[in-house]
Amino acid sequence: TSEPPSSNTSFLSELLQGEPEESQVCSRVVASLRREQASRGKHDRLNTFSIMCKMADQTLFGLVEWARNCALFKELKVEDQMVLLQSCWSELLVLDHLCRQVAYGRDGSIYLVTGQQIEVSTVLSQAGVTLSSLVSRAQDLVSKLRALRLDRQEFVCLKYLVLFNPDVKSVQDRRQVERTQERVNRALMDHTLHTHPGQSDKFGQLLLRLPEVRSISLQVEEYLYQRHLLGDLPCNSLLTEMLHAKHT
Ligand code: DR9
Repeated sequence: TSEPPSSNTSFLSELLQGEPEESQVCSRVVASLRREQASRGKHDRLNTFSIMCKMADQTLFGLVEWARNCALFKELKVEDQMVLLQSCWSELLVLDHLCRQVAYGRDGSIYLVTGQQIEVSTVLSQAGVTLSSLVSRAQDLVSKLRALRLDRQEFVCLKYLVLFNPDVKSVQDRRQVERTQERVNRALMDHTLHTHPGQSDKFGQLLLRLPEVRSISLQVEEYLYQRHLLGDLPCNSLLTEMLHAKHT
């Protein structure tokens, strides 16, 4: 097979440069959870739900930081950066979760950003209807992505495609967002054609997973909003703030 055009290889490696090491992401989240627990008394321990929310919150911090450090993202007006992130934060979280499962997870268990693993069957036995359905849908998508043998380059491209969404309402510089979307799309296509020539439809198969990511992310938001209405969500979290930005 021929080599991908070098311009594309270098574009992809630029995109990959911004990817944080999983070990760093993990230690940052673990450290922040430890600080939180240490600041609490013996009888004031966080429950599972709150711990999961803190975990998601810290993960979200990392994703926002990632976006804000992307050269292509920095080129946008701050207003556009804000509306794009407000529109896709939950999709980024879901995509991040899925890729962690593909890279590190085992069949039948959920691999958390902290490195802990939980059996899917345990979650399904403890969770309510909404969360169970969420977890099942996510696991189905994980199986599909595993079968497709999603690699790091492809994952980064999907993250960019989720972030640079020109269809977001009230984006001012739509043309610029579109240009980046097209460039990343092209890079993803070239990459799949050249590195996985045996999987001729890999590019299309990957893109076809994005609507399901979107749909799961909307269900995550609904689930969190319900818990928020019950007063279960920690206040002063980025998670809560992002959730509110949409409901105003
Ligand atoms: C990678 C991003 C970090 C996200 C950290 C959270 C990862 C969420 C991914 C999968 C879910 C793992 C769930 C672990 C569950 C631990 C044991 C359990 O089942 O606890 C039940 C508890 C309450 O369940 P419920 O809300 O259904 O109420 C039940 C009711 O009381 C009785 O009927 O569930 C939790 O604590 C889950 C907390 C989930 C927090 C979700 C944050 C979501 C953010 C991003 C998720 C991205 C992917 C999600 C795809 C599944």
